Amino acid sequence: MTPEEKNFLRKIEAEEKIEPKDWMPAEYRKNLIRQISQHAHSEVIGMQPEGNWITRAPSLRRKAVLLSKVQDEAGHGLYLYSAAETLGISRSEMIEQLQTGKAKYSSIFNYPTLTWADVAAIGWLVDGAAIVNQVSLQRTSYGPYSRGMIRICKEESFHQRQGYEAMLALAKGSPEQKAMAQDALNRFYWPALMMFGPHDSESAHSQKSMEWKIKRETNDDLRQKFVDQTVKQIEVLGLDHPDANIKWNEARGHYDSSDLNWDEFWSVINGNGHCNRQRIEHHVAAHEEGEWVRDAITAYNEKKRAKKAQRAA
Ligand code: BYC
Repeated sequence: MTPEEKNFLRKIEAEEKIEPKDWMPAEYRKNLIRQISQHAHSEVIGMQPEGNWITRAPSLRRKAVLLSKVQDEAGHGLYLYSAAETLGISRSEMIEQLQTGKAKYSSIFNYPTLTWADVAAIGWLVDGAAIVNQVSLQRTSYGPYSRGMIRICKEESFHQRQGYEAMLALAKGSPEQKAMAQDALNRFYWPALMMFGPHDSESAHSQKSMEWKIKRETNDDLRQKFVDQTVKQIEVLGLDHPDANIKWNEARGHYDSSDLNWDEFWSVINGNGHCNRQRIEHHVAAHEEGEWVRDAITAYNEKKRAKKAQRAA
């Protein structure tokens, strides 16, 4: 083992953060770039399902809240792209990987938002699942990722609460509103559980990521936490639990639940969900429309640099 490698492992063991200029194994760097960039893509693509309802929010208050939530997601994407850039990949490379299907984004964003209740369900369940995962990632071993997560978690907590509050308003509303809330819960519950990834036994990256403390808890452990916390929340809403097999297991100290439809999971992450094509097409169109902004910034920076050089000469 080289001295650099030894020092890297010592830091991991001692819970010291690895920083951009520190030596790190090539595989550690590669794995982090993969996870952080996919996380960034999820935040950015994740604006689409909710963005679809900004013009149709049921009140000015709901519209203002949704607008700022969607803007927050864009901000999360930017923090995460910046964190990935510290590892030596450029923003344009990452975007190219997303648009050509080389990089994934969270499966959840390939499901359509059919009603207003879906927007509430996303805030409650999708941001709720994201928080369970991201609270754990606050302790990830890579400094810039960890610090990004601390900030993102603060905003996600607000997102989750506004979603739950919107869901509560529907669940306690008219019979039609309650039915709409139940339908959204029934459709989003299972895909939210899939956000945690495949079973640990099927997870290609978990072992190494846990060893290097990129991930601090396994996919199944985090999913179980989410299952457990959601039962009471559904009760308070007065809705029916979508899983007929949900049952407290005294010996385990957890709820037992049904297994997920893994064929659906793999099909969605391999590009065949309801909205995969639509999400990427929309991203490509928005990126092309924004080209003049990027060109203008480049030209402005060039001009500034030339002026500075002229003054210095
Ligand atoms: N969807 O070995 P595994 C948000 C892939 S956005 C798609 O277990 P890993 C929000 C996985 O990438 C926040 N792909 O992987 C935004 C790998 O494929 P590759 C989203 C998935 O990385 C807007 C393969 O399956 N949160 O909150 O150890 C509005 C094998 O999996 C998924 C994050 O991104 C999936 N669900 O563990 C509202 C969290 N699951 O790369 C809300 C950050 C697995 O070999 N990411 N795959 O081609 C992570 O924590 C981890 O990457 C995962 C997967 C737990 C997701």
